[in-house]
Amino acid sequence: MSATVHTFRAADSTSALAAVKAALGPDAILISTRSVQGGLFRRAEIEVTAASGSAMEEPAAPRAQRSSSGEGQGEDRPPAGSERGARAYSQGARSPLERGRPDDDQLASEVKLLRRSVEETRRALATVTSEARGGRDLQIPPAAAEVHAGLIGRGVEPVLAEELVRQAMQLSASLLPSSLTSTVRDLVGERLVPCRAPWLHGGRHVIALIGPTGVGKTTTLAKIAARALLEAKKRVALLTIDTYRIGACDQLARYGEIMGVPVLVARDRTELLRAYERVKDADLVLVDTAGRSLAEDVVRQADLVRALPRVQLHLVVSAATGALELAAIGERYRALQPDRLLFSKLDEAAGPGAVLSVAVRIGRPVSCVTDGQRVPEDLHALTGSELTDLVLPEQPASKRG
Ligand SMILES: Nc1nc2c(ncn2[C@@H]2O[C@H](COP(=O)(O)OP(=O)(O)OP(=O)(O)O)[C@@H](O)[C@H]2O)c(=O)[nH]1
Ligand SMILES: [Mg+2]
Repeated sequence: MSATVHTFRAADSTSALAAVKAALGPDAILISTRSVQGGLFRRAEIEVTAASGSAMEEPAAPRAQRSSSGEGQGEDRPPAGSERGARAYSQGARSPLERGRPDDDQLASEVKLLRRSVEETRRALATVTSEARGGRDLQIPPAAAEVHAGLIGRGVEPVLAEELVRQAMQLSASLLPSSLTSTVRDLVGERLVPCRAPWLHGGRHVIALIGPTGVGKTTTLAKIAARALLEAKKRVALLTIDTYRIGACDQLARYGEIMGVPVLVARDRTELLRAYERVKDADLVLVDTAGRSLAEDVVRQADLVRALPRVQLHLVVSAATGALELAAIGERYRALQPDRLLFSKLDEAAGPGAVLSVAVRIGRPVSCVTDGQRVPEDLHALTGSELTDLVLPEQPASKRG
């Protein structure tokens, strides 16, 4: 017996076995099969090692002869990779037993065993391949896996973390952790863009804070007002359309009283425009809205504040909210086309990288962040690098490779 050993690789077991059969014939002997790890984020391949079974066969009949025996016009091989074709081929192929060597019982049973083994291997490989297709065996180099884990650890939405690492692997000068981290940081920086702090704006400025319930809109509004008064020496006025919640107006009125700035309440568009007229001398007009869970209430309030000339809508979201919730908030508020983003409660955020979920969906600059209840201390305008730190801090020098 002088069988030659060959190796075949294909995307799945069916294709690999079809290639084996196409090259070595129906009686090829399967020696081994294994799943070959792919490259970066590439799917695994199936590698089959097989030997020609020619030493066990009778000499092959000439083609013309086969054709005349009615076995498919001389074209008895299926197209490679065809599941149906492969099965038809394996059924149509005649084993040494079928071709009639009744005297050699041992050989016949060995062939049977081999056939069964091929079939079992084929089924096992099909399972492995379908699991691989499900994405459970994505292969990434260790440095990329480390950066990916870092992003997940910072609370970044898994799908965004994977997208960032994937892009970084294509763009990065090398696959060293430091290079990948730096590229991911650049990509994050493109998505978290800072802008001038609201209290530092020149000229007349009108800002309305919108956002989910309890994220800190009223408190943040008071912080901005205080900073504008104290640091920028601006004239400030506060308006509110939050007439839903008992005590909401009182909360703002109390802040106004402490700071000595006017606070006006408006229930509808007419009242709002009238209030706006009354504070026309103010450099900075800050409008508070009610946190509402019903989508139609949110839209109604946004429509109302949009009645104010050149108003900027700042969407306030709590960084202490999970990535999936922030993704949903981003989807919900995108239609309102907020002009700026404002991240609150960074002090309570175990995974501040979750803010990326809302940033990619809204696609607007970040005006400022808050990290505590103190008015006005816990309000900050972050640089681009500081915003990026929320998602992926720079590698410590000791770990740079
Ligand atoms: N830890 C922490 N708490 C904050 C921060 N900002 C606001 N808060 C607290 O969050 C709670 C809700 O703040 P509000 O300003 O009333 O929130 P809101 O968004 O106006 O709430 P609604 O008007 O009811 O939607 C209060 O207890 C605030 O003191 C922050 O940055 N960090
Ligand atoms: Mg409020």
